[in-house]
Amino acid sequence: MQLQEQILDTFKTTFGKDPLIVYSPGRINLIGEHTDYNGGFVLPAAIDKKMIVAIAENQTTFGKIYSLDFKEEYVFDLSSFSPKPGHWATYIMGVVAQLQQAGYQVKGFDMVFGGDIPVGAGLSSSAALECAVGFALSTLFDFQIPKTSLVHYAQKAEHTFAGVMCGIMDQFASVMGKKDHAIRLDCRSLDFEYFPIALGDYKLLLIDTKVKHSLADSAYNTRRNECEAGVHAAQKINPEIKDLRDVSLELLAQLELEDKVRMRCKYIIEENQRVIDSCIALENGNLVRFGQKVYESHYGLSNEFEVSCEELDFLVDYVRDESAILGARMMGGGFGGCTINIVHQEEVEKIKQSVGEAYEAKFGRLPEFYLVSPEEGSGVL
Ligand code: GAF
Repeated sequence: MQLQEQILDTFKTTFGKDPLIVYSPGRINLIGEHTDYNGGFVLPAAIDKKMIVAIAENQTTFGKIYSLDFKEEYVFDLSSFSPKPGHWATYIMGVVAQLQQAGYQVKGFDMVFGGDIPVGAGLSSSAALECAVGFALSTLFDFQIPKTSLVHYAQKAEHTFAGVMCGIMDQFASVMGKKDHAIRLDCRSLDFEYFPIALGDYKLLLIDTKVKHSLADSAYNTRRNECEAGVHAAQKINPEIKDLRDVSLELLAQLELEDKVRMRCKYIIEENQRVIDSCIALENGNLVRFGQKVYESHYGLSNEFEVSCEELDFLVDYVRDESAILGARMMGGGFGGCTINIVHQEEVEKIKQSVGEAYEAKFGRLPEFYLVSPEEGSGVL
């Protein structure tokens, strides 16, 4: 049975009525990693893997939720609830809390949700859930929340209820995605442009390490603090500076910084430039140059920002000399999840075979492969 039917079926048998059904997708990011919370540039896209939410009013003061994936129910009182980090319900309650704080009257609801976004693969399943829940509540209760506000509520839910101080990229891509386009987003002004992704004979292949190392969330917040330390040092010289994108490599060299902080800042400054260069390369149809930028991004993430891991480095190093692959890099927060690869369409199967064998020989487990293409953001089904 298809996921949507399964959710509808479960909703009807659990709650005995017809629901509204909405979805919000996961995302890829072509380039621009860890730049979002630094007020920088990113180039993400929504994908055809999504979180689906079925919802209806229940005339009570409770949120009653059933998770199809966890086969588990969770009920909470809408007038009294608190974060439950580590539990799936926290993402949903986080969004409800944000809407309530913004003055929206969330009434009692029944909900079933499920998705086909692999969890822990760096494809933003949690952001997709937050966005789908925000969109579902807004549509059900006719709140008419503008899409960009939904993005903010979803991001804040992640900060306050999941404890991860994420940037805006994942939620923005999930809500605002457009078929066949990436989103060139300025994370400071939130100005954005849909950017056609015409890869010709090339496809985007994700290779999932199937690992997520446990330090991911804490290291994420640490990186954020390290970048902020760099900005504070720069502001002492030039108070006009707001983000690392206002800092040149020359200025960085003059700052008194711990070596680690300097390295993190250098990576961010260079990654912002790589996003700009990549967009120019893509506009000119220069996929080879784009691919080079993608590889450079990985080495920056691995050596300077230090958010890669053995498995991700292996996957990128393994394909480095493969002529059928123009570029590869780790994607998302890091410490596991997927690499994104620009692969010639005729070689996809061969690459899957050889990468699969090599990865299994080294790590004793097979990676997973997903061919992805840019799709529409949140919508009603
Ligand atoms: C995670 C975060 F949620 C994003 O905001 C972004 O910082 C990303 O890591 C790294 O680019 O997905």
